[in-house]
Amino acid sequence: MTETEESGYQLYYWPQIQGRGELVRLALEDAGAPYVDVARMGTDRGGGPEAIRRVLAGELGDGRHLAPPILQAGAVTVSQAACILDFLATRHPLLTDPGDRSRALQLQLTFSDFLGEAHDTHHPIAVSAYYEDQREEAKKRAAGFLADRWPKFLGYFETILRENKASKKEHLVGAGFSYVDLTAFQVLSGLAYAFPNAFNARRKEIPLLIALRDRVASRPRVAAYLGSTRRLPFSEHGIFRHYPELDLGGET
Ligand SMILES: N[C@@H](CCC(=O)N[C@@H](CS)C(=O)NCC(=O)O)C(=O)O
Repeated sequence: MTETEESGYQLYYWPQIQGRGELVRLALEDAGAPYVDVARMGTDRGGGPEAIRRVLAGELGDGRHLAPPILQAGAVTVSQAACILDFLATRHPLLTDPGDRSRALQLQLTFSDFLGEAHDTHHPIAVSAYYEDQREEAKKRAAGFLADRWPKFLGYFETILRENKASKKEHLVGAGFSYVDLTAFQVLSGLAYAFPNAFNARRKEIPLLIALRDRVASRPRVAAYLGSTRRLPFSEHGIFRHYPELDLGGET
């Protein structure tokens, strides 16, 4: 048995960014599930980005995967962040009521859509091209994101929280905590990093989402994770990037 096989789950995700892998890391951390972040290990131990490339080339069997994050659980491998979270919720307390499974997945996929749009603010033309080569288009894309898409998506999630609160529920799905709350935490943290001016200007529109973010951040295992070196910092390599010219009031 190899070192990674002994330790529960193996997560395959790019080693230097939070990205979509962070949604899975947060869930594994909150669940207290043992896992190895394989690509963050040294190449001498089978890690590094090369480990991801081997998985994409079919090394693990159990079907092909297009892109990380990819989670291995014994003989099973799962990709697509939302699908991984749905899988983990069948094994760990990441969804209060199993009857809410479809609802949770629906909201998670909506967050996935929003993440894609946040990413496209800095890469509106081509994922493979440098930001600097699409900076002017990025300014236009970011302006539309801030004006239309941000209030549409965050307003949707805030409305859900408001309606749930009316029936004495304080989470996004059903009667209690779910992995979708962890994703809400991550998305709000990322927006505050990437667009601090817009976030501060609009924070009064999303008081329940901000309260949820703060409650998630104080969950004991999440707080321990956030204070550890396992939590990578936001940077200009991930989904949420801080380019002042893309933020509200940024240079034109
Ligand atoms: N819909 C997928 C998207 C996966 C994805 O775009 N992964 C990125 C990193 S966050 C990647 O490495 N993509 C490589 C590519 O698209 O070529 C998910 O939510 O997991």
